[in-house]
Amino acid sequence: MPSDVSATLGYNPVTPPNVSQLTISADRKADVGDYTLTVSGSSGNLYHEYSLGLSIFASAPDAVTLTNPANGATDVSIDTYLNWAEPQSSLIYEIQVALDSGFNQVVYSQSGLDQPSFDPAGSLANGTTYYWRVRALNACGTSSYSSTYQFKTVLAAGDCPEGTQPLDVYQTNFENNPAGWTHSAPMIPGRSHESLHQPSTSYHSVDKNAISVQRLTSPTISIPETYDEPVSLNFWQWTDIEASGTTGCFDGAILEISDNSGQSWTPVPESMLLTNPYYGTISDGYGNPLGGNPGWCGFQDWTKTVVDLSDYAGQDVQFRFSQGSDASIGLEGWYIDDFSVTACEAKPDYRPYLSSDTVSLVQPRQEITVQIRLTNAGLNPDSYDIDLSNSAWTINLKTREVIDLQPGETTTLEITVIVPADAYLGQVQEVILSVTSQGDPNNPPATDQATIELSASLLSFIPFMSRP
Ligand SMILES: [Ca+2]
Ligand SMILES: [Ca+2]
Repeated sequence: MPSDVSATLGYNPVTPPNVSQLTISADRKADVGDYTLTVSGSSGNLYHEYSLGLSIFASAPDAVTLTNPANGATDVSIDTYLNWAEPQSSLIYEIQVALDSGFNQVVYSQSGLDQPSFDPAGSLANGTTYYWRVRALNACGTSSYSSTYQFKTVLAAGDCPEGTQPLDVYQTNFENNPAGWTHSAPMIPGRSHESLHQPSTSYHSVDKNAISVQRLTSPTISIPETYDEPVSLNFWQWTDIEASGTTGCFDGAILEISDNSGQSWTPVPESMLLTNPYYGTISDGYGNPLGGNPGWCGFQDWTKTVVDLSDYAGQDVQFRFSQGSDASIGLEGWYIDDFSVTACEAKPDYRPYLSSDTVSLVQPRQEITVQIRLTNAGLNPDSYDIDLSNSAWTINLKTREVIDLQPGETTTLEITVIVPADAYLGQVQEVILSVTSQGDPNNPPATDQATIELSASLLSFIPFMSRP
């Protein structure tokens, strides 16, 4: 026993079926720490032993220090653990993980953790910034929360990096016989990716029990080169195609690409597949015309395949989906849906942004102030000209007429309105507030507008009407 700790047993000896209670108490002089106590009992030749943990605390725990992922970390795995230092042993922890630093949008909240580590259930979202904090509990109380750390998870394959936005180059969901596609197997209703949201149609080729190749060929698509990488092909596929064991295919599906109007086709190498790698090499032993190529086969539910097209940037290309079968055994085959080519473009460098339009209820002789926020939503420091449209009422911009803002910076513009004495019930004045970038080299430069609606309302007249 540690010093200044006592243990008393209610009954000793204890005769069956009675129960005896062990009471352990520590007085104020007991030393803080973790101890292991051994409780033993014997009866004749029988002997039993039990280990008991005892932790003595003098106060609530200190705040913990978060360790991993480091504060500000980027490209963090979506399957990361969250870890922190243990200020002393035998503590219980509570963690909160949120999408905002104010912890209003909490995505994980877990108490009762007995290890300084948390494994978020499922996976975190790609390309997302998370904020997290931890506090510790012991018998004396609860610590304050740790400092909040933040980290950003890695982008999903094909997603656009910071400072860029997606640009749809081409897309089809195969619902309405998209122009320019040719195929040797039907586009059919019945099995469609996200069929709850879209009517029903995908491309389908049956895995035949006879030597054959079936093909779906895209129209020519111009792959942009002026935009930031990645530029990618995305499509969803469902397969039930005859495999050969766990690493090979008897029948198989491949993707080919042509940069010469279909005169020749090159199988897309595995190195270009950012997700959903090939199942294995297609056997050339039983007559499959695609034998020798790596391909998809086996059973796989709808899966998104992302193909890196960086090598084809700036070129006009066609894609060809080909499914080859050997001499025997067929299955349901191959479905393809939701095909798109996407790129990323730089976000606009110069972009003023005004908060939403406002409506103000006014009454005669009133002087009111309307506030609208202006944000520099571009990527460069910028200056803005501010302009108000004419009005029959007296309307003034209280702010100076040129505003300088850093990227992301926001300021509040104030407009005063003096409502004339002869304003009448139902009268509406609309004023347009315009901001124009001074730094934008484009012609015309970036602008934004907000409408201020001033309405002499019924409610605003009531105090006058109800006077005795
Ligand atoms: Ca579809
Ligand atoms: Ca076969």
